[in-house]
Amino acid sequence: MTDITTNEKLSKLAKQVDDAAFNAVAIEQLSSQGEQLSLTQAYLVQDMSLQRRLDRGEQQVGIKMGFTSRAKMIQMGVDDLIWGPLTDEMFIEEGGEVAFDKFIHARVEPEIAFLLKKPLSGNVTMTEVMAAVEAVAPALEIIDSRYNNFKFSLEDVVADNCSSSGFTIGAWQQVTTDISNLGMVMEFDGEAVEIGSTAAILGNPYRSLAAAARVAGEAGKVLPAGSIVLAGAATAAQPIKPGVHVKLHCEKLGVAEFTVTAG
Ligand code: OOG
Ligand code: MG
Repeated sequence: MTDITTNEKLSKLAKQVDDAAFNAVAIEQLSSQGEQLSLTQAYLVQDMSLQRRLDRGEQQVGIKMGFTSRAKMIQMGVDDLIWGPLTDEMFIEEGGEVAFDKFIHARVEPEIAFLLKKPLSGNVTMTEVMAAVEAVAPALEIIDSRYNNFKFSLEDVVADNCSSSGFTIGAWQQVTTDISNLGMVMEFDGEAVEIGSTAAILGNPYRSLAAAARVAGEAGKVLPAGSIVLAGAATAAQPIKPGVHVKLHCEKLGVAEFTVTAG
């Protein structure tokens, strides 16, 4: 699996998904191209495509967790947690604008973001997890699968950096409140399109952060102090279109919003 031929092949697949993301042009699912990747190989492709971004000058600012809610697992037909890197290139200024043509068929989903003040890696208790958090905020994630029709196997989506393509974060809040069951409403132009609760995220978003530390540890990585962790969507995702104003209201934590522009 780690012989040169396999590495060359994985590196070609990384180029394929990275080109698709960079040019906003959909590709056929790797699994339909006859590539039966293991999950380990899929994460190697993800690492290689992140390296291509870093080589272009992007910087990693954190990670995102995926499929931490039943709503998302059901919407996408998969049944395991995934994770992938977030870079500065994906960041959308809160209240700012993002161009629709940057994406293939983007969707948006309501999330909770954590800012770490201590590094996390491996098996950690909930107390340790909470002690590592500097601040928490409502967040919106834009996902844009690079695959035709937004369809994928678990290995496909992992290789495609878990569909990561954009995120915006509301004002950071000190963690003084219990965040395990906060109401969330995601609006398009003032109309609710998804309603949920932070409880949908593994019963408590902190559990997602603990899972992030565990998977990072398993991969021999550390979530450094100063990094951001998106806990995963609380509801299904909704397709965005040019002109739409997207706003998340999260009970006790406030709002996160952005506008999609045509070009
Ligand atoms: C994969 C990303 C999943 C989440 O919050 O569950 C994700 C996808 O649905 O395309 O970001
Ligand atoms: Mg997400």
